[in-house]
Amino acid sequence: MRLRHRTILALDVTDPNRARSVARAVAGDVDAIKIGWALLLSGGRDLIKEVASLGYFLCDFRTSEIPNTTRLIVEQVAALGASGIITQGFVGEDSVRAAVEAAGDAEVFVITEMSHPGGAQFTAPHSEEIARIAVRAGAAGIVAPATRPARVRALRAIVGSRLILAPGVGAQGGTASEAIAAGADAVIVGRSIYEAADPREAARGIAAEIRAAGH
Ligand code: OMP
Repeated sequence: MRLRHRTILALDVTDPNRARSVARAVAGDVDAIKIGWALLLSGGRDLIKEVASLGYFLCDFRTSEIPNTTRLIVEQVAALGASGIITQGFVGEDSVRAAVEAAGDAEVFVITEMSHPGGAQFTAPHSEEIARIAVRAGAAGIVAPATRPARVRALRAIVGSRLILAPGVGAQGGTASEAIAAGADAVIVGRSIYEAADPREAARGIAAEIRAAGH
């Protein structure tokens, strides 16, 4: 992933026309567009391919499966044109390795500790172990919570130069500048961009906040 804005749009928009217009408006001001189940189910494969053609398509179907099923899903995702793929890490090293192997040229990002309050219950106690799995399996990077910058800092010490993508900015309470200061390479932002009156300005505002913080 080439990081110019250090901002990734989470396009969790279920109206296909709205998704299309937000993606087109924001594509030049973010480094990637992340698409998950909600938009696939509402918009279908053709819409996903259309958005994928706008730039770096980060596919978030969040596999949390046995290695064989992970491989089957990741192969389909790679065929959809994904440049990056998000997978869960708590499922264990064999499943993460299966994702990395099946991804081919696509980069794999492993979720370590989730950003919501529930993420502190089960994923947080194991996130450092999961980060080590991501490194051993050859993942491009990890996903770590912007809502807990101290945890981003701790995970940075484990993953070295691999990328850290941090969701949880805005609607979930985290800030872009704090996540980046803690060691994240980019923030993943959904509602604060796509629910804004002017999504493009909102995306630019986040990138400007990161730049102004001197990172
Ligand atoms: P907003 O909370 O609307 O900014 O969206 C955040 C996006 O990041 C959503 O697409 C979430 O599914 C995703 N996400 C998290 O919020 N927390 C995590 O721990 C992991 C992810 C993710 O892997 O993308």
